[in-house]
Amino acid sequence: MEFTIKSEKFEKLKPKFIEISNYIKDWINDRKPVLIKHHNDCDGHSAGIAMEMAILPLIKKNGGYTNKSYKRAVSRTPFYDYSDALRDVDSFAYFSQSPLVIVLDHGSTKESILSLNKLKENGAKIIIIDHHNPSKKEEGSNEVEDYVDLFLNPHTSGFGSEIVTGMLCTELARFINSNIEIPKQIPALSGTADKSNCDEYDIYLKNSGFDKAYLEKWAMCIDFESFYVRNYNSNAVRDMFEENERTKNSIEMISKVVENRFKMLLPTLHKYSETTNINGINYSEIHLFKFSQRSYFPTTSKVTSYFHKKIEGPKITLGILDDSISFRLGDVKYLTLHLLISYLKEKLPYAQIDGGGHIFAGTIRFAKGAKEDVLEESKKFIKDKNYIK
Ligand SMILES: [Mn+2]
Repeated sequence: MEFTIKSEKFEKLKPKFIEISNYIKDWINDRKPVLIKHHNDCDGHSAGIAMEMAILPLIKKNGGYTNKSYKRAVSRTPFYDYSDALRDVDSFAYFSQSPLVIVLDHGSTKESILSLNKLKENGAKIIIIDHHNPSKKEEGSNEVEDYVDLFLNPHTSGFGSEIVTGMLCTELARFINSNIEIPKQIPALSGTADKSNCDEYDIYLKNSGFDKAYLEKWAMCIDFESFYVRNYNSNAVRDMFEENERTKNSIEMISKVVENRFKMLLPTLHKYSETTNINGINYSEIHLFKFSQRSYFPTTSKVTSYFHKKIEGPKITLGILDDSISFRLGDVKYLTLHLLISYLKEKLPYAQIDGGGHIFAGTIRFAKGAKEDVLEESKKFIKDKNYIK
């Protein structure tokens, strides 16, 4: 089996693709149940839909598809939350036996370990396919790998997060089921949503036949839809990936609403933000805690990205809430979110520092009382070194 695009990175990951696809095919051949669990965002859905397109026909061919043999469920959090694990384990009772759980676009970090272990204790087999930076054990092997049966993550082959989960699963789907073709917009939408920046993304983008601005709009609408379905699995989100009149109309309508909401935010952002220059870096603080609403789209994370995009040059943007900060880094070197987290943990041992995400985008959580200290130390961390590219 060949990949749909030419890529050295994919070639290096090929043994994993073969191993995982064989494992899934054998599992379905043995008529054992499958649970797909994916992150509730555009990339997570892309991955889940691609895998479903490959797996469902095989299950159907192999003795009929029932709700005892297959389920797709979403995870609202970017890690495998323990509440989800307990609920998923309860759902095992409806399957013919403990399922193969395929965890997509989350699960690589240590926050997921307790949950993965819970699944394992209850007889599940686990495959993780993800592009988030995995938590590391001291000796260098990946922490979560001890709790899962198979693990596909470009980071373990020395790559970054740029090959997103939707792209991985688009290719893996064909290894599992060569009869299917994943719609060209799926890997392009996943890469656009997760701001992938690599040759592979450029090829998927070109192959999709859509321009980037339209895909950005489309991905935003999928995120909008996902946001409002919350933690149940809705076909409304899946349908938004189809290329047809209905989707086109939805994109037009939803994007107008979203654009309007962003427009209304402009004077608010202007009033409740501050940008200063530290060591040649545009350092911005957005005081989200002064105006953000609960359960509202655009989310605080989207608002932070929106603001960040408007700033030029080397930049660091902080979207500040009472007990967490959304970080965005751009055009800086040596500085990563993980370095900042380790620094804060060491400097502020009482502050309950926690968090993660990607190297240049993610969230740091802390004790409310430590907010000013976290801000001060973050500034110090940036001041002390030269991070200009
Ligand atoms: Mn992703």
